[in-house]
Amino acid sequence: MRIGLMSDTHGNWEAVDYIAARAKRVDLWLHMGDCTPDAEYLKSLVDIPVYGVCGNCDWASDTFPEERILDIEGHRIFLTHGHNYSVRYSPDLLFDAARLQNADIVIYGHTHVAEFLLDDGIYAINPGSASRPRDEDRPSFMLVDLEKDNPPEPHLIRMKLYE
Ligand SMILES: [Mn+2]
Repeated sequence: MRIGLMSDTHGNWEAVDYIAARAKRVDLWLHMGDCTPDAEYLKSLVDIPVYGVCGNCDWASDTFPEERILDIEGHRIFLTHGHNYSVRYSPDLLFDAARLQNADIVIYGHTHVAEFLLDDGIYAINPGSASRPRDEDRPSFMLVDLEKDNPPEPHLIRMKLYE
């Protein structure tokens, strides 16, 4: 199955439109917060499930809790915005939290920097910001192929929003 990851859209619905229009072969969307109305907007554009968590610019709700666990294709995914784990300084606390949840994949945002990290059997995946990137000029999102018993396979896509 292929999951789409977007995060830190920060109210940029043009970016959400851009991604929804280009990422066709996706089975599930995950939005890692900042801001949850953007994830609601994505829901209105697509007819597949959208799961999200709240960011530090959002309020937690039943629809967008602080964190969630998803069991997909034999993988246990821990979803969090990441600000509670000081991810701007180091992924260490994030990996610790994922390990406590028995997750083999943790998906996060907040840093606005795309990452694909591996630490002792746990993958940490960040699609970067679809609106305000801090790693390159171009914003980004990710498509990740998930298969049972295989590592997640990430595809980072840089956007050409304003060209
Ligand atoms: Mn944030």
